[in-house]
Amino acid sequence: AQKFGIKQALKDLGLQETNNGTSTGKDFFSSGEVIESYSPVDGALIGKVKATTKEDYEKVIKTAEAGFKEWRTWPSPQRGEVVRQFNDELRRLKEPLGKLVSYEMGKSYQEGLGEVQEMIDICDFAVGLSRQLHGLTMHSERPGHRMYEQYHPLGVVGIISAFNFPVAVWSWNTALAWVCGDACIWKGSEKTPLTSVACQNIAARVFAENDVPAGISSLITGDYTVGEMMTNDKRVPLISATGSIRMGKIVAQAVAARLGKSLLELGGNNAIIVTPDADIKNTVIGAVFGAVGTCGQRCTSTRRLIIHESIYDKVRDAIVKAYKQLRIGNPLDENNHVGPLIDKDAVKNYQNALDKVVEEGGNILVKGGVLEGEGYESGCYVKPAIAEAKNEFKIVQHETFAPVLYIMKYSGDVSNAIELQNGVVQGLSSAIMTNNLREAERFLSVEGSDCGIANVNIGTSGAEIGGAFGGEKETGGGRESGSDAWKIYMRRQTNTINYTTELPLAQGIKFDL
Ligand code: UN1
Repeated sequence: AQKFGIKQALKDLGLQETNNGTSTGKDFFSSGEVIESYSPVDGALIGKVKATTKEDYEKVIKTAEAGFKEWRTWPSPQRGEVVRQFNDELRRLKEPLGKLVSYEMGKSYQEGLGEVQEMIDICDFAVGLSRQLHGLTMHSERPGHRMYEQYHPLGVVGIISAFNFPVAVWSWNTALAWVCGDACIWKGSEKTPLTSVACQNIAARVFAENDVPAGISSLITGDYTVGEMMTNDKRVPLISATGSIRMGKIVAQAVAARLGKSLLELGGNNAIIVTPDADIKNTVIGAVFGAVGTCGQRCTSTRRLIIHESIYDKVRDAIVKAYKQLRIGNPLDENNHVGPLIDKDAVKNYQNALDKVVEEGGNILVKGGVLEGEGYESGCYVKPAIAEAKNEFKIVQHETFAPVLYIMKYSGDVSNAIELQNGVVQGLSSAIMTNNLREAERFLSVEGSDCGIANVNIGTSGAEIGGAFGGEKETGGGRESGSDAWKIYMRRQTNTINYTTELPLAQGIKFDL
């Protein structure tokens, strides 16, 4: 790792051997147990982060509540100016942060940089947005009345993010929530605690320089019990959570029980439909990157390929051939395509999926396996695998966070493929490869894909920040990032003003005294 400049990156990001995982932005403190962060790249201990206790959390939430009272009064373009400066720091620190993401999480350095680029992009978006937090005006049914709506800051926003996008998901939420005037409390994944502290260091420095009140960028660290402190806390009006469907159901119920709002980004089971009119070269690139990128650990990863029978053999053979060219190894080495899985539990889930698909009658086309020997000492490197499978197999219905691609055939009309594509509980991302306008438009129509993201002639992963990101069904229904996703971070108020000397009632009701 040292060959790749990790020590310098840690230094540039202000990380110590042991770090406090609780912070209000102004202060860093933490009295919980020490979490050790081991790299899946080489198994080495990268650093330690102290977890957050209930008492630590109380301090954070009180500071956030107080900070919010002041921050909400700042004009939003001034809040945007702070985000602009924060973004300058991200641009300056893109390489060390991208490197740490790669080393602590295991994705390729290119993808680590790409993730930081998503942070930079959403901050740019948020700065512009800070002058565009528009409401509408309406025409009142009553004479001499004016009606409009406006958006006010919401309060304290709790953000729970996952290991696979350890920095970008935080920024999709915070960049918007900050310009919207909210205070953010972030619980990152306990599997990537150092990237969280690195981000918090950047925000804390920029916020201090701008006299932003304490608590606007806060960090808490630990396992799900730390997340529960927020989900059960009515002082946190919005919880934005990214993770498994299992986790999402627990979070949703806890938040709903206190009638809070939740924004959920849960599992995907994303498919690419390959029709007889597909461009095969682009299909192979899109499918292989989608299936093995981030070692199959994106919520947008391609899990299923639904191929028309007339081109099935050709597409299958081209993809199998492409898999033979994949180089698996240290993700910091830019010659490699695929890095490790996050940890040994993920390796077990991967092996289990391969066992299950065979048990259910699937046919392995590209054999998987755990890699051993030099360069693979962490025990987290696996071979991307492909199995021919049926959509109704239990294992195919389930999202396995690993590079296992299921391929299946469809015959006849594209509507048969759409039915298979929609025939899962998840509804995040989907794609069709076709040069046939009728097929493409059908896929995007009301009878088409039921997912939050539906692409034509690109794969399922790698969404841009400018669109709203999220999915339907058990993916949770939330939308974050671009478009009008900002609205969930604010409260809407409808205002009606009477500037006459009379008080006419709406709906023509007469009430004379
Ligand atoms: C995730 O995996 O949680 O669309 C987010 C993509 C990325 C984000 C993935 N922009 O693949």
